[in-house]
Amino acid sequence: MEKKGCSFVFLCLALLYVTRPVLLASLKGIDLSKSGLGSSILCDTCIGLVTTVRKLAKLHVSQELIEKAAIEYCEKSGRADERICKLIIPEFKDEVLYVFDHTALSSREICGTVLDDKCGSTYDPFNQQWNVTIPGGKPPIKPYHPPKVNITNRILHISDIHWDPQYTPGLQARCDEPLCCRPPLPKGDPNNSAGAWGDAHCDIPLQTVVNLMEHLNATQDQFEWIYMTGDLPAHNDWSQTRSGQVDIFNKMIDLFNEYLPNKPVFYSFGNHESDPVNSFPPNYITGSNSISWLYDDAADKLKKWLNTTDAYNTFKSGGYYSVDYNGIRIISLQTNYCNKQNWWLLINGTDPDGMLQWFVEKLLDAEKKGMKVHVLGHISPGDGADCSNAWSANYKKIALRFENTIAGQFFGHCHEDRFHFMVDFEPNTPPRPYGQVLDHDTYILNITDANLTNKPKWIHEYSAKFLF
Ligand SMILES: *[C@@H]1O[C@H](CO)[C@@H](O)[C@H](O)[C@H]1NC(C)=O
Ligand SMILES: *[C@@H]1O[C@H](CO)[C@@H](O)[C@H](O)[C@H]1NC(C)=O
Ligand SMILES: *[C@@H]1O[C@H](CO)[C@@H](O)[C@H](O)[C@H]1NC(C)=O
Ligand SMILES: *[C@@H]1O[C@H](CO)[C@@H](O)[C@H](O)[C@H]1NC(C)=O
Ligand SMILES: *[C@@H]1O[C@H](CO)[C@@H](O)[C@H](O)[C@H]1NC(C)=O
Ligand SMILES: *[C@@H]1O[C@H](CO)[C@@H](O)[C@H](O)[C@H]1NC(C)=O
Ligand SMILES: *[C@@H]1O[C@H](CO)[C@@H](O)[C@H](O)[C@H]1NC(C)=O
Ligand SMILES: CC(=O)N[C@H]1CO[C@H](CO)[C@@H](O)[C@@H]1O
Repeated sequence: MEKKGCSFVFLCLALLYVTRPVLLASLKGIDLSKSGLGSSILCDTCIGLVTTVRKLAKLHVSQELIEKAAIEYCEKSGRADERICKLIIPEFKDEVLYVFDHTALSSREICGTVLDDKCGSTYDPFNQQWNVTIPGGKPPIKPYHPPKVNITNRILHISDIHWDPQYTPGLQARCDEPLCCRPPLPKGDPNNSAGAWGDAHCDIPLQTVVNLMEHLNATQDQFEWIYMTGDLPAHNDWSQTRSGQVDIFNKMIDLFNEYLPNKPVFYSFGNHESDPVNSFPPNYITGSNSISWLYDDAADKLKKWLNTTDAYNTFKSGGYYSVDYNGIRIISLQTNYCNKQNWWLLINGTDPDGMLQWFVEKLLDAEKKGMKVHVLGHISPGDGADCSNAWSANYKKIALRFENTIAGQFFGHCHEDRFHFMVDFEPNTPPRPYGQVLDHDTYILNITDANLTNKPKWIHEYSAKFLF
């Protein structure tokens, strides 16, 4: 890395500040890949950078200076436009500086983590083995029989609304920024113009969310309660603020209260509710880096449905909770504790806040009481790209141990209509259905049609039972 001193420093600083996808792009952008040594050079570069940055930090280079230099590098790299560089770097500054100062990881280990194991790291907090304690005494597996009674409940599952308060019809719908259909983008050509009701390349305008609420209000006799699995804000990760994120959360919950006042809402945090995105410090991070700004507001806003001291308290301290409703135990997990882009986990990724151990206790209690459990979360444990292996593996062990108790698992995040099979660790065990979700129906809005006719129509796409 015979880079000239100053650009080398810029490189280091950029490493500190940008999220992983931008980081990888930046590192690749310095033409190292042309050498043919690809990943090993990438790894050496990364280690060099991290080491240098740590030394700089020890020399107490001022944060402002580091910030300024990082922005300059970001701009020079040509990977993101100037405006976004100026905004995204300050977003991540506090988190990254704190984490790098407190993590026990070596520079090689940090790079192994950030670069997906290309450094052959010996320790990786996202993949390190740790085991929650799971009690024995698993009851024999009951073969699945569809219940013969006619008492069924219909639950509305809604996820990843991603409301963009700045969505503006007529602006470019495809653009060079990470998110389009919003200022300061210019007006688009006729075939590249944000429609009144939305666009597949953008987040959603308020009027479409309101239209959905009106539709749900009109059809509310068809469902009894609601699972909302996170991601209310838009994807403008470079220009968010804590107060802006809280406003979005509050506005969305207000809509549920206004249009569906009698429907219980059970909620789980997405990775986008925070500021910056993905940043969910465990509860031992206190002071200005603590996430209480979000949890306090959310706990207050959802108080009506968090109506036990236990649920309210765990939600406020860690963003997860368990409540019993209608004979079912609903356990909402903070799945940002498995998010590989939650940098706080570099400090310690082992069962953050002891939540999975708590999960085991709640399940064991439900098993003793003969109750069924529904699990809610945002990032699904089967999502290998985003959810850490160790957390996923522990989740899976727990789910298998309690397979007679867990009757449904509801996640979001992937923006796709998907279901997962969870396969037993034991070889030759056929996959078994998890039980009591009898059917699910998917509803869609055809945005092209809504834009053409100016009449959004929410239509039933299919029923799983009918289709499969
Ligand atoms: C966790 O459990 C696995 C087996 O399920 C075992 O191989 C591993 O050594 C355990 N790790 C620790 C840190 O106890
Ligand atoms: C359930 O409802 C169906 C029709 O909706 C009826 O044919 C059936 O007898 C009912 N079963 C029971 C156990 O009530
Ligand atoms: C419409 O889009 C195509 C590419 O998708 C482009 O070639 C064409 O010039 C566009 N037409 C107008 C009128 O902007
Ligand atoms: C919900 O629907 C009911 C019945 O149609 C209506 O009276 C009420 O005003 C609606 N609520 C809102 C907030 O629009
Ligand atoms: C708590 O909320 C649930 C709905 O989540 C409701 O059924 C129950 O009656 C409430 N309990 C109390 C004590 O308000
Ligand atoms: C990480 O947290 C776990 C659980 O709280 C604890 O047992 C472990 O010692 C911690 N590891 C480090 C390196 O601090
Ligand atoms: C959506 O609507 C457009 C315009 O009415 C139509 O051409 C298209 O086939 C529709 N797409 C689907 C998936 O129904
Ligand atoms: C996604 C989409 O179909 N967008 C269109 C919506 O309608 C407007 C005009 O009504 C078009 O400009 C958009 O391209």
